[in-house]
Amino acid sequence: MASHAAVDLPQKAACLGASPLPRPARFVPRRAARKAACSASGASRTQKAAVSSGVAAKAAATEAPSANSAASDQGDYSACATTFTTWLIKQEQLGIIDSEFAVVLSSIALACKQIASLVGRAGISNLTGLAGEENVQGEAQKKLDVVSNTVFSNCLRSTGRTGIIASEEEEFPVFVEETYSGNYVVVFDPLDGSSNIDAGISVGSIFGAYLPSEECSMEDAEDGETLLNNCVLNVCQPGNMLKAAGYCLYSTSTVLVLSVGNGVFGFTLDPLIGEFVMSHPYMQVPESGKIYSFNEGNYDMWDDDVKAYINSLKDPDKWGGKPYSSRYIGALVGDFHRTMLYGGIYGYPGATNAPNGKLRLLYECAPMSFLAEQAGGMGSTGKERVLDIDPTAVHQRVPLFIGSKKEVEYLESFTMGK
Ligand code: AHM
Ligand code: MG
Repeated sequence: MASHAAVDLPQKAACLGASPLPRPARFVPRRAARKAACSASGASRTQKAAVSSGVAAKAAATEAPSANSAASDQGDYSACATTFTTWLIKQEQLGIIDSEFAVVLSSIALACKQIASLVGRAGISNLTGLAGEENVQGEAQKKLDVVSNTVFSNCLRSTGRTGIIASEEEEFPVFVEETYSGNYVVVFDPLDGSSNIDAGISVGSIFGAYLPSEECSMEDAEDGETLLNNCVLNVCQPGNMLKAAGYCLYSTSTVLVLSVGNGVFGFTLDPLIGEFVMSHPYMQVPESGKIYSFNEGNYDMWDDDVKAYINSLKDPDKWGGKPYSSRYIGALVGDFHRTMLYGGIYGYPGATNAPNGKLRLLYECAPMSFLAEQAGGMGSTGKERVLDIDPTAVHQRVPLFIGSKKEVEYLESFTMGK
């Protein structure tokens, strides 16, 4: 296999979105085949909203019985397990993804396996503690943040199908020089919630993948500055253009959850065979759930409407004597995975010291909101749908409220006065 050198682009503060970047009028898939493969690509925004929130969920529900029956037929799963690889092949056969995209997703699964192994052995392989550097957000990087970023980047580069990658741990998007074809744009947080690592608590990876935009062709880039601008334009696409999104939870088990736009599927890593095995077909977030997951230490710095919302959840008289339960790991992947399974709401609101909260739009809020909607839930800033936000910077932050549809709507009844 050919080697794939990456060019670290020249540093240019303006391109980080100090002023909003001009955006192309629309993003057009490069080939008709891709158009067919990605059902939402030619749809209007309204249609895409419908696809994400309702229609796709309905389609998933319609198809669900066959997947569920396949799962129940498995009994002793090892007899006829659906692995991530066989599932990917099936998606390709169905025309939901193309073979190039299957290679990209497969490389992400490989990165997740490697990171799971590193996380599991961190305490005995000198991988706990700080790396001694800060990332672009001014956060102290853990050793595993750095190693996980390298693993993710290398896996994506080695596919020859990824054109641009953007990571929480890299200041600028990176253009991968040698690609055979595909040029998919992948955004990721290689190890989210890494402050938990040294205590052996859940952490995770988050990722999203986009088609490249024709208007920002890498082929037209004659110099480093143009290349950098093209990279940023390619990366700064709204979540409603995502072609896939997912996360991998490193916890009591390693669980890869993803969607390519036709429902949400979860795969648990079987360490005995080194394969992700289908464990959660057609995941649906419960419509409601009495669990809230917020860092309440920030309460005094929140807006009055968010305070009023939280107070209402804790009022026993309002909920038949049993108020909501509070659960907060402090690792988005863990808190979100529980919300997907049990229902409820995860929130990271803006605060007086951080008006847009803490979480990053491109590689945290948008991919998780895509999954939430694909599973019948919602992702909101409290003011608008997360997937409709046009990013203006690679590391842009937005408030996030995500989870069960009825719970997010209830939150919005305070923040939007609905
Ligand atoms: P990170 O990307 O630097 O790890 O930060 C994101 C994490 C989320 O996983 C988690 O929900 C949140 O930060 C916790 O923040 P806080 O400690 O302020 O509650
Ligand atoms: Mg993160």
